[in-house]
Amino acid sequence: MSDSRFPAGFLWGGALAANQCEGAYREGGKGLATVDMLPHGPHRMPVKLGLEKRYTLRGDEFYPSHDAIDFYHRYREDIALMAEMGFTVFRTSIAWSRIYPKGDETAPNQAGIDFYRDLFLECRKYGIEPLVTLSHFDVPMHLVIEYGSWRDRRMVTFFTRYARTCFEAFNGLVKYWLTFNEINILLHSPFSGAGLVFEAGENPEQIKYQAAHHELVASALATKIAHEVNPGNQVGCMLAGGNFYPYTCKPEDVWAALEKDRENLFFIDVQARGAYPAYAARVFREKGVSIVMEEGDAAILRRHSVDFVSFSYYASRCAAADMDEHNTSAANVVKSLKNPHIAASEWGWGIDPLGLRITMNMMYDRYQKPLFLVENGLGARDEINENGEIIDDYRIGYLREHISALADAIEDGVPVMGYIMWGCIDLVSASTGEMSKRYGLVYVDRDDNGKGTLARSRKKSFYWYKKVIVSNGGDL
Ligand code: BGP
Repeated sequence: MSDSRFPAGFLWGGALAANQCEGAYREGGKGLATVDMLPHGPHRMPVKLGLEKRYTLRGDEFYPSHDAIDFYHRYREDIALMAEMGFTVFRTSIAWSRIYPKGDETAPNQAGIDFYRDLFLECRKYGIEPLVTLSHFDVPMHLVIEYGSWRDRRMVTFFTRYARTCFEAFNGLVKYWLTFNEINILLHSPFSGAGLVFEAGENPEQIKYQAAHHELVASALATKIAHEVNPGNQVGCMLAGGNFYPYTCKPEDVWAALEKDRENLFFIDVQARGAYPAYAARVFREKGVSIVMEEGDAAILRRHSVDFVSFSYYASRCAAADMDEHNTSAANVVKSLKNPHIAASEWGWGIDPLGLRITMNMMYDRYQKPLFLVENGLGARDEINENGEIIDDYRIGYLREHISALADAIEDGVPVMGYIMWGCIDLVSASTGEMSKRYGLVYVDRDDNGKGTLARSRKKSFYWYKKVIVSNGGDL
């Protein structure tokens, strides 16, 4: 075993998200959520849907999240597999619509609380620390229909009530919390990110940034409540990360890349530094945005910044003053020019381990708070060979190189709490709604049309990751 480049107590694990793994979408009193309305196939992105289809479940569509991988019933088996790999942290989310099925009730749904309590107890049984996201792409549909989701200030009340319920119900079981998954995705995919739908004649930028303000205030208040309920709680923000490179050294391209980075980092600038950044006023002017704030909002943001900064990293990005539409891809729904210097996955997500080191150095320079990489991985198609095995060397290669880049960042002086790879058990892909885009160390027998036994089996990467964890990253 070679020497580890990771500190003692470094957390190792994997992530799932409620809406992509649980299924059981109407069981245990759960209400409908935005993600439950997203069908598989060309109609998945509701911006393309007509008004009449927007809020109606159609009999002739297949909705992958309705059954997903049935984690709701099989979580004991799945947590045991994670324990077998030696996980010390497991990231998942709570489905808001299990705790408050409509979202605006005053009393929670006990069956939802019971489900998550059992899940977190199961983690603790194996010494696995849960890291829990309160909102991972699943706003209760009732809040979308009645209030227009996060465009409405009342969402702050509904969310903080939900957050308090979770902090109190799972006090002592969960210490690490994230408020909003990939909060910046609100700008790029407003319906799945934040339940936003625009009406004709509206300025979408106005709606998006007003909604962002509500989420930022709600996140700060949730942080405050988490600390009040238990001073040992640690709350993080969560960015869909990956720096923008200038496509060339032309100053206009460098400026374009800076602007694109700011577009995403705006959220974290507020959550980690406690105030709107200086550039925001000019950006809002240019976009015709005027944010309605309540008295006291600035103080809330200032007083309750996050304890740590978490992020996902799949790919770096490229920007130029002239974004040639024919040469773009959308890694993690953020549009980017294709980088000719790096390889890309089948879905066009650029593969760039050094980009992770660059991103982490930049983020720590900017925020001076501990970082936590809570999503990283390779979406790929897996083949079962004649011996019934999945030899996913491509996935191992991707993870190895990124973990190594993370170790480089630690040696650069960046404090890092842990490494959590995405989709440790195969699950429904957020952007495609398919099962065939797989990230897992554990294979799930289920296809894009919902067929399959749901049986779990270990891929080659399962045994590799186990070895990585037991050596604290020394044996990559
Ligand atoms: C992030 C999301 C995850 C997950 C991941 C992979 O944006 O937080 O929910 O889905 O990306 O993306 P995809 O499933 O589209 O390949």
